[in-house]
Amino acid sequence: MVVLGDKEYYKGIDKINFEGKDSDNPLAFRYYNPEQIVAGKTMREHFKFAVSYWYSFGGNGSDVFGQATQTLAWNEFREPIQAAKNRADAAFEFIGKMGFGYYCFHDHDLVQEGQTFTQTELRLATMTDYLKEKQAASGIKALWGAANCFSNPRYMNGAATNPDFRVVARAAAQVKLALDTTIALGGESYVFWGAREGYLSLLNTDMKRELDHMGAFLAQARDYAREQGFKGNFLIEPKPMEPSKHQYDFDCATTIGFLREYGLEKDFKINIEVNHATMAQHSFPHELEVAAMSGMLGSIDANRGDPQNGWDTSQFPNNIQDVTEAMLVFLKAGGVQGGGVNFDSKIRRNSTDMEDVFLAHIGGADVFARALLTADKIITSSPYESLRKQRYSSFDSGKGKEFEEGKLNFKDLYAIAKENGELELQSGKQELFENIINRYI
Ligand code: XLS
Ligand code: NI
Repeated sequence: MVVLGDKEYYKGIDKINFEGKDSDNPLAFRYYNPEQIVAGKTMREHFKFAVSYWYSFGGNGSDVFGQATQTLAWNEFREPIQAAKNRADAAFEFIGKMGFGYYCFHDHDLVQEGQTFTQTELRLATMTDYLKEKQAASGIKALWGAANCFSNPRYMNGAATNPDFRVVARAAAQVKLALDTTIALGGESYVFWGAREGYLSLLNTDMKRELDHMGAFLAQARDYAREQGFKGNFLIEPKPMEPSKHQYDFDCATTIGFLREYGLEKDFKINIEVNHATMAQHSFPHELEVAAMSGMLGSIDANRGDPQNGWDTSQFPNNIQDVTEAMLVFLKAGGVQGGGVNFDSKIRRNSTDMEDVFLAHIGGADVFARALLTADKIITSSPYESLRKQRYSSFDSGKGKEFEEGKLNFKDLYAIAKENGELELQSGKQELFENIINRYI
């Protein structure tokens, strides 16, 4: 049942249902069938779709060149607590109507930051109680929480990596509250996205010292949360730039190296965002694979960029080819550990109807579902897996196997090469692999 506050914000829109691929109803799922089992789990379990509080209930279409285009009726109250409660009502109405199970939030998405730290603390406590009630009434849960340590001017030189210790301590206090809030709301993971943890100019930056501070900060945050009984994963969300010129958590490989350097690899995993992967000149599947190889595939932010520019446009996913290739990695990795699929996407500035945000989430869920179904078929019924395996079969026995087992030294390899003489070429069969993907789509 859809749980409403006193007021209905999305009037005229009912619960979104699965109607199958032949449905003509734009407000229905065609592929996302929450209870359908794929590779041993329901789609609901595979994805744990989450709505981003900031974009879906905070974004109003404004950009650096122009004011709001979208009306957020729930924010019409000036008084911060009432506005925050209205926003929560709208959020739970929307998520309930979508039939999703989760939301993701930053501390200041839940309620506007106060004039003082104490006021912020009180506001968050009030909203935590309110959200607990909404969660209990609806069954909707928090996938992850985070602290917004990037909007306030105090963080212009960074938060954990700020050259001023007082700012570092202030950021720690804010993260403590965000952790308390996440724990109180039963949040399943906790995310650090290092927006301003990086630099604008290397000339005025002591990189080593800043990285040491970030390592110490994250270790203390972890220890505090564990003491409070938090059992979930801490997630780092890599991004190469924007708003910093260079962010320290550039991509998965860099972040994993950092986590190992500072002894954080047991408690931290990665939250991979599609548009951040492409900004780092990687693909989404590449980043999934890098994280999965290290056992660190924690969660996904599912947006996409625009191939014509390099910005973080945070658009809803809709490219079946791209997502299918990602779902191949996802399925083979056994999905994400503890996390889910947070859309972290915004509708365009000129998408101004109340139904547009529904259409956007329907499209996003459907493309993931369709890609999952396709990837599952590719893995179970196409020659894709055996072709990949075949490419490496020279390591399955004989000298290749001995090499993998560390039994051959360079002199041995020299002798083998001499004996083999000139080699015939082995095709990579890329086009065949690509055709298999298309055939199953
Ligand atoms: C911005 C990030 C942000 C994180 C949470 O680029 O995607 O929204 O997901 O802080
Ligand atoms: Ni994100």
